[in-house]
Amino acid sequence: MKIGLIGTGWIGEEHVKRLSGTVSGAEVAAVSDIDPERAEAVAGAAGARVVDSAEKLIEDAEVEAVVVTSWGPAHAEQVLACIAAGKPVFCEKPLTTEAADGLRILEAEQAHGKRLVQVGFMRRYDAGYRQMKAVLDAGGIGAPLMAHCVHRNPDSPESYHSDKPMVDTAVHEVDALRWLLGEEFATAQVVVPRSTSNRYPHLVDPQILLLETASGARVDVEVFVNCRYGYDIQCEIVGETGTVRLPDPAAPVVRSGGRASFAVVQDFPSRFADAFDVELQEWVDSLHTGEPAGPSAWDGYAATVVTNAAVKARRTGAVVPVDLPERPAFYR
Ligand code: NAD
Ligand code: ISE
Repeated sequence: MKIGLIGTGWIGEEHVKRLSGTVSGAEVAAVSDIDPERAEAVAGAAGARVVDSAEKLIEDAEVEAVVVTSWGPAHAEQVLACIAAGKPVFCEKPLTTEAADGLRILEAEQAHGKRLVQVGFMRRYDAGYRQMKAVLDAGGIGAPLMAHCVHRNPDSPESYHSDKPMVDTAVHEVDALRWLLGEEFATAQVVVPRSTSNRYPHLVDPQILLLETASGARVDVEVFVNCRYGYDIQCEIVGETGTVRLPDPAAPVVRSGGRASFAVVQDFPSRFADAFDVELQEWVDSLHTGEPAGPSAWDGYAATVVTNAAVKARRTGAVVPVDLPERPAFYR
């Protein structure tokens, strides 16, 4: 499968390496970026061609499927162009930063008549999350009542502004919890504690997202992107008869000097390396067999509707309804 990749930034480069090395059944034929030097550097290492625009890459006769790893606001037009060209597209999260753009993607994909879009919600491919899902689906903790989640990054760049904790970061928990609990969210609220001094002054950090599902389960998500000590993802679901907790990544426990300790992972590439591998391998496999089976355009859209509501909730202080239309039969 000849892949074209748009956006050779941080994760674009990682995915090019994955698709050229770890993942079988695919090769990167072409890459494109608005920064041509960056594109050249990544293409050189993978033996891929550089194409001078996203539009040309999507239309390129050799490119059979597209990976979109440009920044969020560029995703919508690039995914729509892939649908117009009838090419499968793997788009990194968030599918779109604005819900209205997600709706345009849903309409275009349904008009095309066949699924083409998969969204990069890689937590669904993480072994620990998959184990939690198996426990829940087997009824191992009874009906879920609450979930407590933590999403901590050691630091964030200056370009990271106060909407991003919801649109770019908590969007992972929104998708993971929709998937784990098997239902949509109905309301969103954001509570803001005192901000850390270890942040750029324009950023509100941390933020706490409070969600309510359609059936009345409650989910809280602490997003803290300048926690300094590491990259820490926690998730515990409390049910009627028990709880299930996401395991920490396996690490040796060291007993020394009167302490027992283990190292905390420092970044998301290490925390989710295996999940990224499985995600892209399953996507490539699905290209050979037919339609993508992973997170759909509906999942991307639904998650953005929730994060858009969360942004409004932080700005207004209100509990904001999640205004999600009925899921089309095409996505059931
Ligand atoms: P980045 O800024 O390092 O890279 C983005 C690249 O896209 C840059 O090279 C930029 O020049 C290029 N670009 C921007 N607009 C473009 C356009 N219109 N056409 C072509 N290229 C364009 O960012 P990143 O950290 O690599 O993130 C990229 C995407 O991946 C984001 O949507 C981000 O949310 C997502 N991401 C996902 C995960 C995950 O855990 N799944 C982790 C990191 C990033
Ligand atoms: C980044 O884009 C990711 O997707 C990471 O998984 C997340 O932890 C980080 O906060 C985002 O900025």
